[in-house]
Amino acid sequence: MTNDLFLRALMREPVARTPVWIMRQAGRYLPEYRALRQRADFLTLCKTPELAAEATLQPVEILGVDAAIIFSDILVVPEAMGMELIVREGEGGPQFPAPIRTESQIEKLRDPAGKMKFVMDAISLTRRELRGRVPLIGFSGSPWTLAAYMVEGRGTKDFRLIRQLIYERPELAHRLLAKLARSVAAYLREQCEAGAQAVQIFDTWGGILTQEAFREFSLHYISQVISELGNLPVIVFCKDCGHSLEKIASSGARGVGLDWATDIGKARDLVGEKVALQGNLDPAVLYANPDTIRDETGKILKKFGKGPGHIFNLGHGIFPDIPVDHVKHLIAAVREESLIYH
Ligand code: 1CP
Repeated sequence: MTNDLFLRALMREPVARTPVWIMRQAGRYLPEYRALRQRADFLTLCKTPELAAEATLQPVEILGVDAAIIFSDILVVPEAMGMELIVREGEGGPQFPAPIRTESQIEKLRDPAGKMKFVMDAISLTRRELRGRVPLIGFSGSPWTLAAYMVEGRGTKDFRLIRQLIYERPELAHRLLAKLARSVAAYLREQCEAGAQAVQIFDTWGGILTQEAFREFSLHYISQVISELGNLPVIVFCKDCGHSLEKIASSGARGVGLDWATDIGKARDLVGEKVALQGNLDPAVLYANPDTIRDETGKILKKFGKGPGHIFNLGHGIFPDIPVDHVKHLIAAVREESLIYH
């Protein structure tokens, strides 16, 4: 059976109930994912289309989410541009041992086109294995979020090196971001050609900037990526950027992802005629008991209110120690409680 609730909601077309998927839905909270990781390290999973497809399908089969998101990582793009990427087991996430510090390093970054065939192969294989059950989402990091990792070398507490760069050498930051914007646009287009039916841009670190700097160094390049994609459906998720909701909704995106600090009812009043809204349950709610999960889910559905244009999700990625049963409660709650709003 074809379930196109996600794509219909993204187009703000009528649906029978609110669709739901979960950011980072393929991951360590699933025992089946941990079993897959026993067979291969993280980057091998990303680069082996059969394994990436298997990880992508797990949440569809185990949880019954209404969309799949291709198993990969935002950091494979800088790697394809020539930066060494290492992911050590249990050592604070992925790292670039030789981060960007000079102009010549920026000049040397390669066009990644053609170097991420493993992602395209994973997408076309996953589409075949999904057999139309649910739509498949592709994704990329935003130019700003990728630049933040490339300059810092890893996720850091205050991202002071990239923030230093935009004030000390703004022209250099812009050169890096312009290069990334071209690469991200080409990468997302290629994902759609391989079979992704919508794409999401993750701007995980847009929220570390002032409002002005967010617009100049992050949103400007996101808008550029979207305009290069023409009519392809894009969801933009900028974490901690509720201050710029109207500007984000004018970026050309079809959907806007909300973090949990934003009130989805107010967001709908502001931009609900323009874009679909995705979100935005606090991921920490999933630690609670089934009644609390249902109550908090109901609150979000009620705040959005009647009518189409809502895709249920968390306000950021799921934590790795959430019990799978709690996630199943969430999916059931969205399916049941959303019926009265359509
Ligand atoms: O040990 C493991 O198995 C690795 C854990 C893991 C996983 C499962 C990482 C390392 N990445 C992923 C997959 C991943 N990453 C997906 C898969 C699809 C799905 O959602 O199911 C996606 C969409 C991402 C995107 C991603 N990677 C983002 C943006 C979204 C977000 O959460 O803000 C970011 C910031 C990353 C970088 C990254 N990759 C992995 C880690 C631990 C991190 C964070 C690094 C840091 O900031 O310190």
